[in-house]
Amino acid sequence: MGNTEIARVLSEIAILLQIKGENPFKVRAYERAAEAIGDLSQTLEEMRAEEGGLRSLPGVGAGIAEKIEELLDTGKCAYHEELLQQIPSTVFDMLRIPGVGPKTVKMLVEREGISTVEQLEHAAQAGALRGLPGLGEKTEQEMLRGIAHLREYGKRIDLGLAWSIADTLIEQLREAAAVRRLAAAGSLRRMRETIGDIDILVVSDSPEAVMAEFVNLQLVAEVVAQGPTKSTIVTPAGVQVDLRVVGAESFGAALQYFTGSKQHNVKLRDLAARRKIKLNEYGVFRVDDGGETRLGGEGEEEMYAALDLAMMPPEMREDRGEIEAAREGRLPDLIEDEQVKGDLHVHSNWSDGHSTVEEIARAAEEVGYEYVAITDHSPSQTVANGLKIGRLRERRREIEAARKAVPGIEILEGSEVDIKRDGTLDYPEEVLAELDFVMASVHSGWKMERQAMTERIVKAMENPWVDCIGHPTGRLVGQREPYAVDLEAVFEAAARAGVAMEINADPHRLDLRDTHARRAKELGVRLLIATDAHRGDHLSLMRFGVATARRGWLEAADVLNAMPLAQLRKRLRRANTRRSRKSDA
Ligand code: DGT
Ligand code: CA
Ligand code: CA
Ligand code: ZN
Repeated sequence: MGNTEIARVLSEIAILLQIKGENPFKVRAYERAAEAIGDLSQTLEEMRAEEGGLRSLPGVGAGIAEKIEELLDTGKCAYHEELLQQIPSTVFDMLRIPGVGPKTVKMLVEREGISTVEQLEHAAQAGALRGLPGLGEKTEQEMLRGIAHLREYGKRIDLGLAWSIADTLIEQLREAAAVRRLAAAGSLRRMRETIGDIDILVVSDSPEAVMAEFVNLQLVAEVVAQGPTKSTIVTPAGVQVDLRVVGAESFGAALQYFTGSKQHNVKLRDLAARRKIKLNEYGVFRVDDGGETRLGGEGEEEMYAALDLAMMPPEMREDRGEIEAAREGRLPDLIEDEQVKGDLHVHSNWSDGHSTVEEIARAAEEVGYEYVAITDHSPSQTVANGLKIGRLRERRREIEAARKAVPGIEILEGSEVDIKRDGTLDYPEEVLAELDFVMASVHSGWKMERQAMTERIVKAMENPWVDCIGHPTGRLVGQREPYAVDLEAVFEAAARAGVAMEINADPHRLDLRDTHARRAKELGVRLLIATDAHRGDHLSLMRFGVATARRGWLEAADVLNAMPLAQLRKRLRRANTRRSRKSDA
């Protein structure tokens, strides 16, 4: 059984325990273990064999470790099966309906024998739910709309699509007369790789006016709920947007609360409770015998300051150790958009891109970069019009012409060269040696088995002209699983050889992922953030790569393309290769 399946079983146990109304700490341990496993860059089997074993995972004590071992050994977990005897697995689908949480499910199962979405739908249509604890006619209607919505779109969307919708909404809302302040919250602000729904927060003195404008925006296909402080709409693409209006005095508190993540907030509130401090979406309060004293809530930093914590950037708020780091004063100084000095993964119209070299150079200059590398595909990529050696050299003339035409930026002559199945590269060494920058990527043979794929990539890094490995797991967010590869071994080899690993900023890829990038850094690997642009205007995707790097706790010093040109040239792997070849000669 692989990590993904095991994580799924553990998270199902967490949900089933919640429905049974069991101890929240126990529930939380299963949730955390499932999350941690989903984020791992090695297999649980490997982890079991290492020192510290499975129990070095967050949330994993003796009980959960035993269950993981059982799953590894037998593919089954008796405890999971026993829980499923009591509560059918069909309830998992019910929980995806907005407004239906574990408590509601518990009540529906116990009192009405409802355990499937279809049964719930029939009951709601028949008006049989109103009158049950906490349910009214309005909730019935909301559930029905939620069910219809899930049927049509029941998926999370990628970060790029979410931001393109949010940017438009935010721009239009800013123009609304009654809006005084506005911010994105939720997973959108944390820049998670997928987004369930878009959360926007507004400060206004007349919430009704804001809501009236909101539900009439062009992007609104359906109004799910409209209230004085919270409204929910669905866009034509099926994306749900929650808008909340708060008073100015609570803006920071609400922003902190609705940014989440839920796990981060839970941890923060635990810490607060121990210090007799209360945090909620309205403010932060000191609690003593005399009652409550308000400490703040207008600014977000006040919420953290009340706990003697520095404010953690939203991208870090996932309960992955950030609160502990803040407490110990060792928060990293995360890389920022402005620190990126260039893009080293761009396809021109020589292969499958749509812009000329000169157009790309101008677009990069416009962004304010010092350098840009043109990295077209190599010959094996026939569908992508990969460059045979002859065309690669012809392209050089065009690059030289573009250097003259756009003198304000350094154009690096590069390649995204295929790693062939045997780990050799698609150009001979002497051709790679002529280039300024080489990224090597896997574009074929995805189905290879893990050991072979790992050896393939490690072998590619033995080529001394490889500066970076492109999109190192090949996954496409929500569409294609990563190929099987031992990232831990790849990172170790990369650190030894001085090869960088890409964080591909294209929101369909975001590969390496946040947690992988963090692990790579720990193992001494330098990261590259690059867009894989196929048009000049795709250079703007860089923000998603930087966000992923920030979610991986990276600082500018960890990132190859945060270096100015002169330093970059010295730090590229090929600089080392040239030096050592010279001294050999
Ligand atoms: P998503 O929409 O699934 O991509 O993820 P989020 O994080 O945007 O989640 P969402 O939209 O359900 O809620 C926004 C934030 O509101 C969430 O990150 C934390 C806060 N929040 C929502 N529900 C709860 C809750 O039950 N407990 C706590 N502590 N916080 C919550
Ligand atoms: Ca959300
Ligand atoms: Ca939401
Ligand atoms: Zn590629």
